[in-house]
Amino acid sequence: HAERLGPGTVLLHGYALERAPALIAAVERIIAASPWRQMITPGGQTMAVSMSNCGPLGWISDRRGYRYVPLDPLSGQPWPPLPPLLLRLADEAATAAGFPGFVPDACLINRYAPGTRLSLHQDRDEEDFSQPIVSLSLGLPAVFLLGGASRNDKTVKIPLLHGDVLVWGGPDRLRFHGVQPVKDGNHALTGPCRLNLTLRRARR
Ligand code: MD3
Ligand code: FE
Repeated sequence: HAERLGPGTVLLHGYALERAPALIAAVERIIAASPWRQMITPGGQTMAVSMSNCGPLGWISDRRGYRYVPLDPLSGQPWPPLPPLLLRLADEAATAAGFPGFVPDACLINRYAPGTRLSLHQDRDEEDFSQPIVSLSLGLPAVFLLGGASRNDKTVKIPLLHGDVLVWGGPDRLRFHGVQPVKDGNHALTGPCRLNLTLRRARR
């Protein structure tokens, strides 16, 4: 079922469950070409989350800052293409949440080992905040923290389970958010990790 979490935020419980095995196989093919890496923040810290990308653009962080780039810096080659399965899921989920015609040009893939967290932040490296973001959770569960427009606003905890799809846009697009440390566990399809795929429109 669909759960409204804010004026522009909808959580689609179990929306991708049937497609999860195919989606995980697609991630494995992407990772064979553009492997997991821990990026460096502009401040020089190694990020705890391992990341890769697919699609025309990929999000990266290094000493020079955060940005979207067409080539994987590890290979010098384009990021692997967005699997049609993923494009279809993004469009269907965005439409179900009230954002028809969503065509992402970037997909960031996050891998959380047990103990890994993502501190509170905003997603603001994209050119067009009128476009929604679609995020897919696979594998181990996590507690997502949804804040407000200011860093100091109180946060609500939202469990994200295998197969859940979260869509947010409109007035919620710039809300602060993060992920609490992932608990130990082993998932039948992903093993000891949580995967999150975040589909975005980075360029107009
Ligand atoms: C609701 N990823 O990659 S996705 C990120 O689970 C990121 O890996 C998290 O934040 C993850 O930037 C969370 C779900 C999400 C992301 C941003 C939101 C939900 C949101 C922004 C506003 C409201
Ligand atoms: Fe984010």
